[in-house]
Amino acid sequence: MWDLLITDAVGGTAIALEGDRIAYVGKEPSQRAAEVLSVEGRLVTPGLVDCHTHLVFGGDRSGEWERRLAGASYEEIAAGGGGIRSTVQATRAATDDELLTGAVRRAAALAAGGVTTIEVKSGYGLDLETELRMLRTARRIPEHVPVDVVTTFLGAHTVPPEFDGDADGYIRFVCDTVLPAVASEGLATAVDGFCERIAFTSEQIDQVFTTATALGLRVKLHADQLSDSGGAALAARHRALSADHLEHASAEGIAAMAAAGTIAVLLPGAAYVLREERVPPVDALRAAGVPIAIATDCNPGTSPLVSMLLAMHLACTRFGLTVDEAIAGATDHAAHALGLHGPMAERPAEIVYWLGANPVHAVIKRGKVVTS
Ligand code: DI6
Ligand code: FE
Repeated sequence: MWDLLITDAVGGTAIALEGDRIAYVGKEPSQRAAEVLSVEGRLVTPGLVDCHTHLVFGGDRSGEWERRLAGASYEEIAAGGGGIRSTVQATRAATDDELLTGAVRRAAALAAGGVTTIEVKSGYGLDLETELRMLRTARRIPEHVPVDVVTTFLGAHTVPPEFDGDADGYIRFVCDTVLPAVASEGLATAVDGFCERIAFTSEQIDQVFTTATALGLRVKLHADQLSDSGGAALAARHRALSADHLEHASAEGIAAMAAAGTIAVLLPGAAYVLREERVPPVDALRAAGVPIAIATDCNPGTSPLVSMLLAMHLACTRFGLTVDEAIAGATDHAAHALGLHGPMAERPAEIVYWLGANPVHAVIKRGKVVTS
């Protein structure tokens, strides 16, 4: 007996679940289930995966947004000590409960729009204690909202005030002190960086990624958002899970991503809010065979967006993705951008390698699904 049977999905399809695994997809079966849910002809999709967010932060930046409406640029505001640094100040000042309450509110909004997995980055603490606090807070979101959370350490987000004028010193602090603490507490599965002329150079990110890899962590990168900083190629060199933004990525960077199996994560919310007219090189990504994912980039500065469905819509209308690409980008490709994938064989060897495991997902004989 199955645990759950979804009946009357679009086309008269039924889907059965055993625990957290799909056990059957096909015509209405005769086998029974403990619970039956009729979806009355609706489409059933996998849960949406938001693979790039900055959900934990203190304060908001609505005042900065008003200044931008009046003509100030994002980079001007950052250069004047605002931008990410103003959120760092508010995050350091916030209590754990305040951080959790705000993050839970935003996670609940994402979940209401079909999201079941959320990646959450640190990067608004930039000191040892607050970075760890942010990651621990992110890990507590599932106590309040039915989502899985995957955490990423983003120490190399911007130079904090106490390291003013000494970006190299800050990177040494990240590599020698913060990253080892994050790794030993098991607080993150990946390490991110902001490679940009207003943030860190590719040499500085290179050091962070080398340290992360030595500690057994995967990497991903905010790459080529505001300028071509060689971010796509840098990410590929470190076999990054993903390179994100990519509006200004070069042809060589895209080729390197394809060779490294690095996913392109497009963030149309940030492009929309910044009124960025340049679109990411979608045709070149397609031609190179780089899988494209979509995420909200939910953050208080450039993307106060709490809807994956809206991110998918914007990816179609502004970046020219097809509907099928948007759905794959919010599910399968987004999961891969987090290093998550189901128990499926990806290499032929995996079928022969396991002793006694059954890798068979479904058998189709003469056009008919005969087992599942
Ligand atoms: N993600 C980021 O981390 C930066 N831009 C982006 O798309 C800046 C976030 C911020 O301004 O707080
Ligand atoms: Fe971001």
